[in-house]
Amino acid sequence: MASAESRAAPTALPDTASLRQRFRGRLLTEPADLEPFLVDWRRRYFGRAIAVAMPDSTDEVAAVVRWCAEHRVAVVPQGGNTGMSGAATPDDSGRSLVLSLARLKGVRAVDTVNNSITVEAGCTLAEVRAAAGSAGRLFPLSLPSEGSCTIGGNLATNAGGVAVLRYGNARELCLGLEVVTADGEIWHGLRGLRKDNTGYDLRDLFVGSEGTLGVITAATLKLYPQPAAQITAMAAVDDPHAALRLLELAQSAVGSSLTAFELMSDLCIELVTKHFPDHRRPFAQPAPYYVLLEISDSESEQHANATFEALMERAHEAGVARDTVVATSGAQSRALWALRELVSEAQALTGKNIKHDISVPISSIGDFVERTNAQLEQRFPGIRMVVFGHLGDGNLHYNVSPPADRCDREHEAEFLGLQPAINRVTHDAVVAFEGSISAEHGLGQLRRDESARYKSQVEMALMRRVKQALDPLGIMNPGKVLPPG
Ligand code: FAD
Ligand code: 2HG
Ligand code: ZN
Repeated sequence: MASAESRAAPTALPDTASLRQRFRGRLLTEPADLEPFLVDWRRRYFGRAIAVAMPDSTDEVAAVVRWCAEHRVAVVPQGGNTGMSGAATPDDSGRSLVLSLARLKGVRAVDTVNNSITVEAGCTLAEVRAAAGSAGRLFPLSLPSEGSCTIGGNLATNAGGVAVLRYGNARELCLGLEVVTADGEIWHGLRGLRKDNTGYDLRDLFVGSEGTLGVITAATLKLYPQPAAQITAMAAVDDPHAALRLLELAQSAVGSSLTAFELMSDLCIELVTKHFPDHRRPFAQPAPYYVLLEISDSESEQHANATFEALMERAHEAGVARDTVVATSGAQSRALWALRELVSEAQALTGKNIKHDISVPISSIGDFVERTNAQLEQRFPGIRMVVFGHLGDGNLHYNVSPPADRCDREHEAEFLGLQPAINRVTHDAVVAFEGSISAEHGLGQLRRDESARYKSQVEMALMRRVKQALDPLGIMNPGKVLPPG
């Protein structure tokens, strides 16, 4: 039986004249205009496309998808193109159309009683957060890429970020969706309900589907009260085991006021301060690891300070923190956050790297890092582990950079040639610790086959049936999430 993905039978390239006529300036076909849409943020995937469509309404999105269905052209939805798994880059067949949601930017409604906001898919995350802020509310999803990534992309990847510990992933923050289906119909699912048990949860199927089931055009999202006060601090610790002890203390001392708990190895700070010299090390003495923590208090500044001081006292008594710094102004808080948020860019500036986006049960993180570091360093001498991420969620960016004297272009191919072997050691360890090989970045092209390797046949078959049911022509972002065939 032909798979969903193989049904987009190759024929001659369709003429885009009718699309060009309808969309005029909103259809890009010149190679120079297409170029930025055909490569991913990490510059690991390069694709080709017939055109880039930039519709500015849901009806126009539906018209583009209908045209693609009629001509058996693959649709590659794209938001801010900040994804880490190559999911928004078309393949190199040249038979895809990139569907950019960047012009769908409306804020349709804010309801401060229902505590919800309805926005169109192309709003950047920063714009959604600002719109919520203007209404005196908090939209808590927060990622280092929030100035460029879109809410449609956040939902399509079920993004995580730095506030999951308190507020959950994008999925938990989504109440309703508007979606253009693979045959170009519009599903009006923008419900602002906290409770709705009326059958299969279609919203949750589209969230995290990486554009392989339909196009998200708008979403209704949960809002929260803004905190009365926030405290940002950094603690220097010996290792991830000590960081976990600090996490346990923090959770028992401040409970759900703990909104971020991020881990970074010393190499992360070294790379950030090297490539962004305006940023300084926060401690006179380097430590092997650092924790960036944030407390959001709903009462007052005074209450926040008292709670935080009590926590720090317990941490020092228990000997889990070598040293701590506390931000005493907004500028200092932003400076501490910048050290964390610039790690990806700093690592990219040192040359190509091998990424892992893993999660294991939180209590296993220390053992995972210790054992897997030892295995990798023994097998691939000189590699540099750039370990950072969302410790409070059990999610680490367990990234590998080449030895310091092999970061140049000359050694790039040799280093990237190690990727399958390095992935194998790491992902086998993740599975042994009952974890996931993609915690928040999705599968895209990068982890598609790795995921298929570790999932059971039953799970793969169920996923294929969902794909077949919602996208029978196999035109939605083919080659992503599920291996062809
Ligand atoms: P794109 O990259 O454009 O697309 C990603 C996927 O979503 C593709 O499969 C695409 O087809 C699909 N898609 C996009 N829009 C739609 C739509 N409207 N309908 C259907 N499908 C769609 N991610 C995290 O989870 N946590 C982090 O902390 C984090 N930090 C980052 C830091 C940096 C510096 C960078 C560069 C990236 C980071 N990311 C992080 C990854 C990335 O920002 C997220 O995956 C983000 O959600 C992608 O949004 P986007 O709009 O850029 O999507
Ligand atoms: C982050 O948490 C992002 O900063 C990016 O998820 C992670 O670069 C990475 O591997
Ligand atoms: Zn992350």
